[in-house]
This record gives sequence, C-alpha cells and structure tokens, in this order.
Amino acid sequence: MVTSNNGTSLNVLVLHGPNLNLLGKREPEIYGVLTLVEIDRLLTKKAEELKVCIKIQQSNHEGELVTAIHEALGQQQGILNNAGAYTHTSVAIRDALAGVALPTVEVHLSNIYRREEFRHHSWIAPIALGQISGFGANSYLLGLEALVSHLRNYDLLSLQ
Ligand code: CA2
Repeated sequence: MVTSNNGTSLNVLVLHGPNLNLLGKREPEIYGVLTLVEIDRLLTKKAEELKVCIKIQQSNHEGELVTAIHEALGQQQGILNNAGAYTHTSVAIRDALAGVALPTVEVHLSNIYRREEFRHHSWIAPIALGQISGFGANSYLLGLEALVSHLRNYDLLSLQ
C-alpha cells in the first residue's frame, strides 16, 4: 500500500486488481514495459500536481477488493479502478462500487475492445462515471485527472 498525503482534503482510492503486480515482467506488447511500482510513482507525482491525496492498493483477491471499496466510504471521495480480469466477471465488485456510491473512473492499460470478445464486457462501466482504456500507464493518469475534475466540479465543456 502506498499513501501520498500532501495536506489537501480530496482523497482518492486507486485500486489495482489481479495480476497487475506482474506488469513489466510479461506481455509488454499488451501492457507496456512499466512495472506497477513505476505506475504508482507516476500516479503519486500526478496526485501531487493535482493536490490530491491518493491511497493505492493492489490485490489478487476479489473479496479484498470488495473490502477495500467498503473501507473507502467516509475516507475517500472517489475511486480510480482497474479491476483487471474481474472487470469482466465480478458482480461483487460492481455491487460494492454501487453500494458505496463513490464516483468511480474505470481504467485499463490495454484497449479492451480491440482484444478478445470476453474482455469487451465490463460489469463496472455501467455504474462508473466513465472509462479510459488503451493508453497504457497514461490511462491511469488521464483517469485520475478526469476523476479529480469531476470531484472538483469542473465541467470541461462549460469552460468553452
Ligand atoms: O488492460 C487492462 O488494464 C486490463 O484490466 C488488464 C487485465 C486484463 O485481464 C483486462 O482484460 C484488461 C490483466 C492484468 C495484467 O495481467 C498481466 C498478466 C501477465 C503479465 C503482466 C500482466
């Protein structure tokens, strides 16, 4: 677990699902060359720029991810979530996110719609604010920006 606290009051939970701890070691053509530790460093730097506090958790266990989501209630104001393969299978993670009703942005390193058909369905997307998929580690950084903009009530379109 990594926590970066820069003294601001906006708190975001970053959740990484199963097998993401293997990043950088296998399948770099799909998931990129960065390790999860390197992605977490980039996220921590982005959080500092955005002046938000992030708590980062990775688990290979569905129940632990559900518990982490429950524990976010009252602690974090939003969730940046890459549920990994559980995206395509887990009603329990979707129910947990719907239950705590915290604004959630779903992210994926790979473009799940250019891959096998079983990855095209997400149980989480319908209850998420939105989804960013296919930009490698940048999906997380773009997702964090989008979530923070939403939480701060910036409507990018209304700025035009
Ligand atoms: O593209 C994504 O971020 C995914 O959430 C990654 C998941 C995959 O099941 C989803 O369909 C899309 C896989 C997590 C990483 O798995 C690895 C397996 C072997 C080596 C490196 C990573």
